[in-house]
Parts: sequence; C-alpha cells; structure tokens
Amino acid sequence: MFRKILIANRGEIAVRIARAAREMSVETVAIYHDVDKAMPFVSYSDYAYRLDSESPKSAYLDIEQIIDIAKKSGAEAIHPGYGFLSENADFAQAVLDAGLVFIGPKPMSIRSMGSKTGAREIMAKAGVPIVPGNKEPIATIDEARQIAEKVGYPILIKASAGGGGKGMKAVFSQNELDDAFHSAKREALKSFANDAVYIEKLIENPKHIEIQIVADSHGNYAYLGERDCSIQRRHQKVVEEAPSTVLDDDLRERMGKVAVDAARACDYVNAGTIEFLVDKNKNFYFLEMNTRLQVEHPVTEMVTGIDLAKEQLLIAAGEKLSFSQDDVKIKGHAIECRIYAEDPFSGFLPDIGKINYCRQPGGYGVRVDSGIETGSEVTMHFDPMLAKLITWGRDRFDAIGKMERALRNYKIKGVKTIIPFLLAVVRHPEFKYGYFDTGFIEQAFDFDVLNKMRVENDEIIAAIAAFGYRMSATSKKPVKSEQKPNKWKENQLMIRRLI
Ligand code: MV4
Repeated sequence: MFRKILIANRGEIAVRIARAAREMSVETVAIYHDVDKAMPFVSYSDYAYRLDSESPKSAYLDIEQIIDIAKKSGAEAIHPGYGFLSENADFAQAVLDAGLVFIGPKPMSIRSMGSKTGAREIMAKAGVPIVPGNKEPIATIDEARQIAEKVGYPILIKASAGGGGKGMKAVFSQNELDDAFHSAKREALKSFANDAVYIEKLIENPKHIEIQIVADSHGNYAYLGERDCSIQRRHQKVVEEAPSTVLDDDLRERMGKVAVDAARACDYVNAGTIEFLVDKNKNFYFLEMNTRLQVEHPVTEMVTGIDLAKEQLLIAAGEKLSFSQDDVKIKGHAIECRIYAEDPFSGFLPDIGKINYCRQPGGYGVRVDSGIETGSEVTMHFDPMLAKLITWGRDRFDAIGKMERALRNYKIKGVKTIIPFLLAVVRHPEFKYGYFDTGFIEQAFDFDVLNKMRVENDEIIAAIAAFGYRMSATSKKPVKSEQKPNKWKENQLMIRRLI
C-alpha cells in the first residue's frame, strides 16, 4: 500500500478521501488555495501545501503545480476526487508520466468515455443497449431529417461533446426540426467549443438509474447495485437513493452484468459508474459512463458495506478486489440529500458568507459527509454543495424517517441552504411512495408559491411540512394531468390519508 497520497481536491470529498486513507494508515497531502486555508479538509490531512494561483478555481486545475507538489511532498499517488481534474485524461497521463500512480482509470478509458458519440459506438459494439439514434455527429439538416424519420418522433438532439443536459433539444414533430437542429448546434458551439450534435429517441418520463462498478488490475470486476438519481433540479442531483424502487432482483442482475460488460469494453480499472435511463416498461438504455468516484457513492457504501474510497486505494496499489460478486448483498435502504448553499425561496440563488453556527446531526443510521464547520467561509468561487446527509434504514420508510429527523436536527446559520426544500421533498407523498421520475421536482412543486413564502426558521419547517403535502393538490400544473390521470387521482387519495 502507498505510504503517502496527494488529494487533488477540496471540500467534503477531500475529507472523505483523507478519512479512508487515515484508516489504512496512508498519510495524506492536501493542496489548498488561500480562500480554503481554514477549511476542515486542510486540517484533516497530515500535510498541506498552498497553491499559488491568481484565481481560486484555477488553483485546483493547475496540473503542473499539483504534480510538482506531489513530487516535492513525497506522495506516491494522486486521488482526483470528483469534478476539477478527475475526468481529465491529460491530467491522468501527466500523473503517470511523472512516475506517480493515478487513483482512477487509465487515461485512455477516461478519453474514450468523454465523447458521447464515441461512447455510444463502443457500447453498441459491446452489446450494451443504447438509446435508439445515431452514433456519429450529424453533418446536414437533410441527414438529421432522415435519422429523425427513421428513429421516429419525439427525438432529442444532443451535443456530441456534451453532458449535463446542455444543448439538448427535444423535437416532437418534423416542422420543429430545422429550428431545433440549428439552435442545438449554436448552443453546443457556445458551451463546448464544438458544434457536433447527434440524435436520440426521446425517452419520456425516464428514471435515472446508475450502476456502480469496480474493477481491479487483475481482470476482476464487480457491480455494487444501483443508485436512483431521478430527483434532480435543472440537471443538478438533489436526492439519491439505493436501492431503486423500480428495480427487482432480476433487472438488477441484468443491469449489473451489462454494466460490467460496459466497463470491460473500455478496459476499465478502479471505481466507475454506468448511467442508464429506464423507461416506463423497464427497458434500460446506456446514457454515459462516469470515470470517477461520484458525489452520491455513499448510498452504495451504506447498503453494501463496501468502502469505495478504500477499494480505490487498494486497486490503485495493484491489489485484488477485497470481495467477489457473490459477497455483494444489498441490505436495507440508504438516501442521500445534498446540502447546497442556495436559497430555495429565491430561485435557488447561491448564497455566500461565514457559517457562524453549524450543528450536524448524528445518531443511528445517520452519516454526514461535510466540508464545513462552524467558522467556515462559503465563497462564490466553488460549487455550492457544502455537505451530504446520508441515512440508512432497514427499509425505505425507515431511511426516510431518519432523513426527516436528521434534516430537522441540521442547523446551519450564516448562509441559506436548501434544507427546508429537502424536507419538502422527503415529506412529499409521491416521493414517500416511490412515485417519481426525472420530472418530479418540476411537476410536484410550484415555485411561484415557494418564492412568496417568507417565513423564518422553525416556521419554515412547519410551512414546508404543509407545503410538501399540499403542492400537488393545489398547484396549477402539478402532474401535467392529461399525461397521468390515474397518478393524479391516486395522489389525492394518498394526500387525504396522510393529512
Ligand atoms: C435523455 C432524456 C430522454 N431521452 N435522453 C439529461 C442529462 C444528460 N446526461 C442526459 N439527459 C437526458 N437524456 C433521451 N434519449 C432525458 C434526460 C433528462 C434527464 C436525465 C437524467 C436525469 C434527469 C434528467 C432531466 C431531464 C432530462
């Protein structure tokens, strides 16, 4: 095992990795920009080096300086965390070229999964089901028309270099195609400096299900079940859980095996995630592969008992997986809420300031992966996610009950957070009964009403408690009811029972 590793990240994930390393008697080196000097991730590490940089964000992207510090500090390996340089194939290559170990996959695996059309091609060849559509960038509008006709409307135009939903355009009939094609191209060029686009069949009201895999350098692979990440707001995940309410053992095994095929197809080593869309008929389609440890990895850890960060270190050090596929058993249920420093009563505007008081919840089945503490300064330079609250229960209701309680115990003063909104989500009857898809937040909450609510502290909690139940009953366009008439009736019955 390594004696010392460098963590090329900040915030809660740097703390998470430092904890795993400490438990394995591996020393850790933190790197930090001056604005982060007093953050917990710095004091959690055994050594800390200051990054010399003009802007805070570019500090954590400075490949040359980070590798210099790694060498100077005597670190043998670098863990990139998520975001920043974690899926930068050039960084992974530069780490190897410096004679260090990259705690992650091979540069080539990262590169091949970076292109959406390239990834689709590789997966189709490996027998992984992909969304119907084409696998090469589309050159002309005539070509687009042909493919759309073949696939059948509705379709979705996506950016080849894209991800995160940017530049996506849904097209419901041929007369909308010209405008959508050109505007998708414009948006792709603006966002990714690359105007290549391709076409997929639009999967309506899908679930976002991802499979965690791990692979060692000896050719051993395992899947660790799924995470349901359907609760998103504007392509930002808010609540994740494992297992998903829509998978049974048979579908879990089929998707797990396909995920391992996908990992094999790109010669994958270390921890990775295969994202799928699952439609109403439980068909699943490959969406993309994330070649890093993900934000929501703790829910998988809680239901499998496998420490993914430790497993990453073992794999990178050349050891075999510490378990086999047969050892993987899903036990109980885990939910994660992301604590963002955003004001849910003002359109989720990011908030900044000094956290003058912070009390994090605890107790049986409650886990807090946090990057902040009392006294921490929240700046505008980085992603506004401060912490993750994860609960584990014997079943889904138990986990939700613990989450409600833990959210109410969580006190953060000085910056606004989305905790009241998270309470509304976990108390919502549609969420409680597992009745949601990727459209949930948009359909279940009326943000005009939310923005008018001006209440304080405990009152917020009371108001939100009512809000969570009431919105789907009173909101003007809660469920696009012509699409889901039965669901709407069922909701009202559930709501009456709950109140
Ligand atoms: C889709 C889709 C429906 N059909 N592709 C959004 C982010 C990007 N990674 C892929 N996304 C989607 N791709 C087809 N063919 C719907 C979405 C989508 C979505 C996916 C996962 C989670 C939340 C979402 C919210 C809106 C749209």
